[in-house]
Amino acid sequence: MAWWHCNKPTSLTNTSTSHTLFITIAFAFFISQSFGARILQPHNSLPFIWPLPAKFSFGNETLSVDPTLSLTGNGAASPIVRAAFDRYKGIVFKNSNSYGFLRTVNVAYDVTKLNVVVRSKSEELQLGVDESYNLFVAKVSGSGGITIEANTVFGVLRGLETFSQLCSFDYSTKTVQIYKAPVSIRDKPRFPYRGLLLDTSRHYLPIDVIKQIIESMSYAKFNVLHWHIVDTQSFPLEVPTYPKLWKGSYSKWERYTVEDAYDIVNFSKMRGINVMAEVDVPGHAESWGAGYPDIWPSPTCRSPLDVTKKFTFDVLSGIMTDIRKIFPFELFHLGGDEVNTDCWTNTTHVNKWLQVHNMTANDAYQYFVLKAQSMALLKNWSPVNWEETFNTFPRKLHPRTVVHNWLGPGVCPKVVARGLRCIFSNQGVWYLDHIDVPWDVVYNAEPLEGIHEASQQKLVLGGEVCMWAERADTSDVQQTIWPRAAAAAERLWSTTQYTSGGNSNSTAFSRLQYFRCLLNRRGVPAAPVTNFYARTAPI
Ligand code: CP6
Repeated sequence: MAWWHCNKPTSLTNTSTSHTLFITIAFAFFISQSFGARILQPHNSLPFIWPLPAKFSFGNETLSVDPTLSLTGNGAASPIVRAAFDRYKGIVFKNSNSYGFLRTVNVAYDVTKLNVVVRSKSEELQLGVDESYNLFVAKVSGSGGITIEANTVFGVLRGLETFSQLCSFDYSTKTVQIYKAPVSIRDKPRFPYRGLLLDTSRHYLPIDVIKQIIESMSYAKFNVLHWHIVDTQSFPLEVPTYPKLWKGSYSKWERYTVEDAYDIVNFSKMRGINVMAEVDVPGHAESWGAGYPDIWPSPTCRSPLDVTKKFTFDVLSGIMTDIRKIFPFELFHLGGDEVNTDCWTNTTHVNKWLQVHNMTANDAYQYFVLKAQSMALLKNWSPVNWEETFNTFPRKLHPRTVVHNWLGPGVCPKVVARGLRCIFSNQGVWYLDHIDVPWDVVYNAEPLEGIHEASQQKLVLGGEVCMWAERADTSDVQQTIWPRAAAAAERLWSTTQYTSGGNSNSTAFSRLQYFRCLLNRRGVPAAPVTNFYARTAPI
C-alpha cells in the first residue's frame, strides 16, 4: 500500500464535504495505528503553500476560477509577466483545458480576472532584487478577482507561483477552485540568495534538462542557479577566444554553445533566477589542457594549473571576457577549493619559479586566487570563492569577496565576523548528492547558526544546495534534487517563526509530501520524501 497519496490535504479541502473529511480522518487514524506515523494528521493553521509565505489569512469560502482567466493591470504590459501568466494558466488549468470539454459559456465563475500591479518599471535582475508581493483573492460581485501587487516583476513571479498553489482542480465539478477565500498574503524572502548548484562537468546535462530544473526551481522560489560548468573531468563550454577549450568535452555532442548559454540565462531570467557561472581555479581544471596542454605544469603534473606562465592567466582572462557578456549577474564563482600543490613543488620549472619569487607553494596558491579575483573585479564582478581560500588567507581576500562555505559548520560566523559576505552550503546537510541525508536534516540546517549580531546576519546572503554530479546524470538528477532541495528552499524563504523549534518538523513533513506531489503533477520526477536511504519519519 502506498503510504502517502497525493490527495488534497485536509486543511485545504472544502470542509463542507464532511464525508470526505471523515474518511480522510478515519484513514489517517488507520495509518497512525498501523504504522505509528501520523502522516495525515491535519494542522489547519498552516496552508499548503511551499515555501510558506511570511503572512497570510484565510476565510471559509470556496471560489471557482475561470479557465479563461484574464490578465489585467499594468503588469500585463511586461513580457516577463505575460509569459509567466501563460505558464501558470497552463499549470492551473491543465485538466480543464485538456480537450476543450469544459464549456466556459453559461458558467458563472467567481474569479475571472488576475490584476497585476507592478510599481517599478526596471526589469533588471540582480542580487537583492525586491521579490516581495501581496496576493489577494476575493469574490467581488460581478468582477471577482485576484490581485498581485509587487515592487518588481520578479515579485509578481513569486506571487503567481503562490497563486498557482492556491488553486486545485475539483474532479466532481470539473472546475478549478480556491478554498478558504478570501485570501490575503503578504510575502517576502528571508534571504536574498537561494541557490542550487548544478555540475555539468562530471556528467553532461542536456539544455532541455537544465531548463526543466530551472523551471522546477521557480516552483520552490529558488533564485540562483550556480552553474558549475567546467571542472577536471570535462570542459563542455564554447569559449570563442580559446576555441580549443571545448576539446575537453566528453564528445562533440556533449557541449554548450555560446547561444546555449545565453538561452539558459534568458530562460532563467524569465523565471526570476540569476545564473552564477563558476570557473574553478587553480585546481579542478585539468580538462583545460585537452586543448591547451601548455596550461599544465607538465604532462604528468596536470593540476593545479601552471601558476608560472602568463599563458595560464591569458586563457583565464579570455574565458572571463567571453562569458562576462553572457552572465550579467554580479557574482562570479572562482572556485579555489581542494588545491593540492604537491605537483607544483615536484615540477622542476615551477619549483625554480617559487624559489626565484621567494614563495612557498601555499603563497603561490594565494597568488593565483588573488590574481583571478582582481581579473574578475576588473570586469565588475564580485568574486565568490570556496571557503579554503578564506581558511588559508582570510585577511588577503578582496573585501567584495563572497565566501562559499562547504566543509563544515561554523565557517560563516568567522567569515561575517571579518566583514565578508557568506553563502551557506555545509556538506553535511546541503549536499544533495549525499543521498543518505534525510529531508528533515536538510530542513533544520540553519544558515544563521552561531551568528547573533544583526549587522553580521545581514552578511549571510543565504544558502545553496549542491547537486554534484560524479554519481548522477540526466537519468536521476531531478529525483536526487527533489524533494530535499525544497526543504532548503523553505528554510531560505520563510520566517523562522514557522520553520524552527516546536513542532515545525511535524507540520513540514506532510506539507513537504504535498509539495512533492505537486512537483509530480507538474511532471517533475521528485522522489518520495522518505526512501530506502533516508527513511526517517518524524514525530
Ligand atoms: N567538485 C568541486 C567537487 C567538490 C567540491 N568542488 C566536492 C567535494 C567533496 C564532496 C562533494 C563535492 N566534487 N569542484 C568541493 C566544493 Cl563530499
